[in-house]
Amino acid sequence: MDRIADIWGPRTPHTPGAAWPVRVDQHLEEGLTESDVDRWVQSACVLCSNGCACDVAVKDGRMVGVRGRAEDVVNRGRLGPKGLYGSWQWSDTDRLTRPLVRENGKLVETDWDTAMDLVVRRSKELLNEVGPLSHGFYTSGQLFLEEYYTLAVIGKAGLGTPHMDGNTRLCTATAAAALKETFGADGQPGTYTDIDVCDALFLFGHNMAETQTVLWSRVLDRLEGPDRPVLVAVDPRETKVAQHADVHLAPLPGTNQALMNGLVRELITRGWVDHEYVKAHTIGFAELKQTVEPYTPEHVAEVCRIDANDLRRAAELFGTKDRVVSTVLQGFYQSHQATAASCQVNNLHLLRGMIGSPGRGVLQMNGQPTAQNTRETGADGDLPGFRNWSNPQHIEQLARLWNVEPLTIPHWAPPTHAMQIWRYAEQGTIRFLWISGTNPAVSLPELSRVRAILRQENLFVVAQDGFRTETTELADVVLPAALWGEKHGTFTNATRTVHLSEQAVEPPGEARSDLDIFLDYARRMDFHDKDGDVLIKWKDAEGAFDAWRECSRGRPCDYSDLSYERLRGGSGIPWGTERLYGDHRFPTDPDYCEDYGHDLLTGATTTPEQYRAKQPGGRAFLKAAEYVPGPEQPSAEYPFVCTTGRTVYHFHTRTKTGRSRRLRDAAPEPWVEVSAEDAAELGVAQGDVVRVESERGAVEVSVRIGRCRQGVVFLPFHYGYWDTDSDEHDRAANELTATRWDPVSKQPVFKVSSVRITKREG
Ligand SMILES: Nc1nc2c(c(=O)[nH]1)N[C@H]1C(S)=C(S)[C@@H](COP(=O)(O)OP(=O)(O)OC[C@H]3O[C@@H](n4cnc5c(=O)[nH]c(N)nc54)[C@H](O)[C@@H]3O)O[C@H]1N2
Ligand SMILES: Nc1nc2c(c(=O)[nH]1)N[C@H]1C(S)=C(S)[C@@H](COP(=O)(O)OP(=O)(O)OC[C@H]3O[C@@H](n4cnc5c(=O)[nH]c(N)nc54)[C@H](O)[C@@H]3O)O[C@H]1N2
Ligand code: SF4
Ligand SMILES: [Mo]
Repeated sequence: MDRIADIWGPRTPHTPGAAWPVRVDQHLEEGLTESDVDRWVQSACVLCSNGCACDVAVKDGRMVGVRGRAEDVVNRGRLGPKGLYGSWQWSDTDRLTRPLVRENGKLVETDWDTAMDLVVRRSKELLNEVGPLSHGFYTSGQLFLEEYYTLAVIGKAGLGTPHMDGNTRLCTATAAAALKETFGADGQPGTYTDIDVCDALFLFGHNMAETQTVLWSRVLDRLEGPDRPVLVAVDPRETKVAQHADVHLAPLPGTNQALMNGLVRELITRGWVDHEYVKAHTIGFAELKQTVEPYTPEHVAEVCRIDANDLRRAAELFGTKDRVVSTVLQGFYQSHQATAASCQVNNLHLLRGMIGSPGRGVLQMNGQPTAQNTRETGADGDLPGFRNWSNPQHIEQLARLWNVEPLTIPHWAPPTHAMQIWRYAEQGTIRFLWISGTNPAVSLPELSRVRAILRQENLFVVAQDGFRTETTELADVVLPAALWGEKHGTFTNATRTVHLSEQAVEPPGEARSDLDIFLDYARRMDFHDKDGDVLIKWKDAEGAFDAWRECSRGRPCDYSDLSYERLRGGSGIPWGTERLYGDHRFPTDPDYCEDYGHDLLTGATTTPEQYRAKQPGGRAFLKAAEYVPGPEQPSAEYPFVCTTGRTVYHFHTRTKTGRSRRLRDAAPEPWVEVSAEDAAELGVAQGDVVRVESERGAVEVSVRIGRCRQGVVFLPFHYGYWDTDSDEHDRAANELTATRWDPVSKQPVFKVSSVRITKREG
């Protein structure tokens, strides 16, 4: 089995609606066979939001392989290249094994007491001098639920700071925002079994073939089986998804909202609307109809530079097929009108009443494996349990649960989003920044700025990771974290399926789980509830999970009937029902909803009074917005539209996949994709090194010809500097990107910047 060459593995087609057949993928360390394995430990892969269930092979206390779990609903045994070759192979490499502290400018090893004393001393000093607003936390979509919940309670009830968010802001903030705007609360409506029965599948800005390879195998099994569904791809590049599509719409990056308004308009003008459904279950049709009126196919074709007839064909497929599934991801989420465009996908489904039944559903996708939990537990600029920061009853509930005064819990404004946290750090109001499970020195936009912020004298930076990274190198204290396989916890995939990941091996050296680190901080900080008892009453992962079950009780993401025991053995289990909204009642009731919504164009919040006046009563919102051109347009100086994203062989900043020989060798160096026409005009050939420059920075990478439409170039964002010897900052795509975000979700605009390209001589 070679999942580098054969990424998706052999086909297992089935008739529509039949269960997806089992195919078990396995990979063991070279030279080992199954009989060498001491034991198999249950887990699920953390290298994307699909969350494929797997068992980890252990021999002599080391991880030596993985095998997909046949009984699991998510993958039925399959694993992709990252799951097979990236999930554990990093474990015996250059890990962080002891805490580091900065002394005379250099990071030096120390013991836990010294490192934590330093963290706690700085924390207490700042609390006394300035108060909780001096503290910011920037966490991840890759820890476990138990760790996020513990962190959320520390931040909200222990310290009382609103400055906590995750890299989920860069990842799935728009998924959450679009679900809140339309349905009143986060929570994935659809489920993967919808793919097994649908008649049409629309992928909006989602390169599933490379980014959720096992899910794409599921799609391929339908595409190559009987009664093939039609496929529509919306992506400016000719990805594998686009190559399989019946209709490929390749809008210019940054024009999604025009395209979507065009699709919505076609549905309305061609009469493909279920008016009874719209009347009974939605609010806002008249305004939506009026807003999309100018977006004729010809007008959209001009803005997006596509063929008007392709738009018509795509709309017809959406309008006439019986069972339609849509997925949405970064091509939509990392744009200047991200939430607006993603809401239009929800609108298409609502207009046809196409939600909540088999084969009919929306998947506002996640990216990171545990991003769902960052959102659920409120470690990300939300409140735990999808509670509404501007609903005093929800604050009361949390205050009662944690036994603290409601005023302790910051709720005078929305929790601070990540881009603002970095701004406060830059301005010097945040002076203590604790980064866990993310590598912002490669993954945030405008890296020269990020490095400058991290280097500031008056900012105390704690970085918690399993490896030395571009970010740890700029920290004041580095805490060595146990990683996947070295700790217990649960996490929830893009379709709400919860998996238990058991500890397979001991962490290296003195590394500790994030949970233990957060608990240690809480203990040393001496956080109390209002009766003087310790605030955080749990001591281990299962205790944290049980506390979370109580916190989530009665909310949309209700985990109260799940337990470690139920999650052991068998398949992962979704919270809620298999698919949501089968009863067509949406969580929009003012007392229950997670958010009162925003103006999609400006991001202005709806007040509680305005919201109540709409009397949503369980109906969904059809939200509308006109298209506005992006803030950065190509110019004479910077003539190309640059977009960024992923390759199948690497995960993000490659801290794991870059340490797996097979994956590293499959894509060792960064590149830029350029259309054949543009390459000819620039006088560059495949493999030539070019300089790609924006207003903010430059990279030097080699050319790959193809996949992009003319005028558009693509860079993978995976390549930073930890595995180079050079001091130059000339590889990372985010040297080029700008500090800008969507007004509603606050997700950065990674997908559009303007660049120029020159051939490097010599
Ligand atoms: N191999 C691999 N898989 C991963 C990850 C990884 O790093 N590597 N990361 C995981 C994570 S955290 C995430 S968030 C997901 C992301 O998964 P995807 O969203 O599928 O990945 P991206 O490559 O970021 O972007 C998807 C596509 O958006 C297109 N695009 C760019 N601009 C536009 C635009 O303006 N409009 C439209 N319609 N499309 C546009 C790009 O051409 C690209 O093909 O992947 C997950 N899976
Ligand atoms: N230009 C551009 N930039 C982008 C994107 C893009 O498409 N284009 N995509 C954005 C998106 S969607 C995402 S999700 C981000 C990802 O950006 P990052 O989150 O910065 O990327 P990772 O490399 O996954 O960083 C995770 C870090 O956590 C560490 N880690 C892993 N597991 C654990 C754990 O259990 N505990 C601790 N403490 N550490 C752990 C890893 O070693 C790694 O250093 O990048 C964003 N940036
Ligand atoms: S599809 Fe995602 S979760 Fe599944 S094996 Fe691949 S990286 Fe892991
Ligand atoms: Mo992501």
